[in-house]
Parts: sequence; C-alpha cells; structure tokens
Amino acid sequence: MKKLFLTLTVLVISLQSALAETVYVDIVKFEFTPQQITVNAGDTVIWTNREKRQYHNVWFKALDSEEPDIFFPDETYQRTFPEPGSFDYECGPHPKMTGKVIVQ
Ligand SMILES: [Cu+2]
Repeated sequence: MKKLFLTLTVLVISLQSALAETVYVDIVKFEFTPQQITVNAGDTVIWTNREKRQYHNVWFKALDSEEPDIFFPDETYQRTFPEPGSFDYECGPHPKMTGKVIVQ
C-alpha cells in the first residue's frame, strides 16, 4: 500500500511538471508585451529583451527585496510561479514599465 502511494505521488508530480508550460513575454519599445498574462501554478514565464540597444529588468518588488540584474537585447529573464496569486512587476531602471502575472 505504501509502495502504491509512493508510485501515485511520483506519477502526480511528474504529470504536474509535464503539464507545466512556458509562457513568453516580449520587451519592446519600453513595454512588456503582453502587459498582463494569466498562467497556471507551476508555469514558467520567460521575458525576452527585443530592443535594439536598451537594457531592462523584471522586478517583482513584493517577491524580491533586491533588484535583479538588468539584461540586454536578445537576453532573457525567467521565473517559475509555484503559487497562485496576482504578481505585479516593473522594470527597475524604468519604473513606468509595468506588468502583471496572474497565477491561477
Ligand atoms: Cu526598462
């Protein structure tokens, strides 16, 4: 019985990770595009800097007390969202650039 439980647990965990998706956000012309996304718990979001020259970062102030590193054109930043919630972020160097990730 214990063995069956373990097998089922492993199965559920591997199903969850197999179902986890990657969602993409582009950064172009000082905007996060799309500005708001809805993902499922466990999904990973990848931001790609599509500017020609401008650097940016992705700062979830409620989650990270320290500002993350900036990243340059064609570089990416990624984050996995294990818990449901509504998460606002902005670009540290350009606080008018804002975005939101809703995790359901
Ligand atoms: Cu920026």
